[in-house]
Amino acid sequence: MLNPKIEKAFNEQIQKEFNSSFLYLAMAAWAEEQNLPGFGHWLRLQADEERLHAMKFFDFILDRGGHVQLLGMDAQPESWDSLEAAFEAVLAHEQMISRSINDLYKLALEEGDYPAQVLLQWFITEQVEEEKSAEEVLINVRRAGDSQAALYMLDQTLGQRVAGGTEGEETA
Ligand code: OFO
Repeated sequence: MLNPKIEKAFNEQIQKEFNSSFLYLAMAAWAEEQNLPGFGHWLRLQADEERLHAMKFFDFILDRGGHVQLLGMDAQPESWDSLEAAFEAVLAHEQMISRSINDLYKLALEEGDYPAQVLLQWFITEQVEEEKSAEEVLINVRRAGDSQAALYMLDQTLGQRVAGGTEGEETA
């Protein structure tokens, strides 16, 4: 039997993870409309990862005999002022998700829910990587500045990201 407070909070986290997925998919569409297929590819993979994050909470709730609720999705922006603004938004979003995961962990400690703590430890580690990779892309976008050649190289590099990894952002 799943603790009702954990069940409610995990259902809300499912909503946040799917919203993350939609945000990155919206950004991927925008990047591809700007003829930046590498950025689009990187963001599509990020969107896929967020869906998997949502599904980890989804499966956990079901495995513990809880009830899954798919809450409403937010409408996402359709454009950003610049690549820098877009990746500032990615980083801010991941920092918000990290705070949310930390709050869930605090709740799991208060409620003495050990299996939830184990799941959340995976997410705590994952968020370190998520913030790091968003920050690395942002730094490289700032480095490229107004140089079309540097931006082209960065787009090529991000286009090499493979599913399950964040390859591409360090080498640009
Ligand atoms: Fe981008 O992070 Fe999910 O949890």
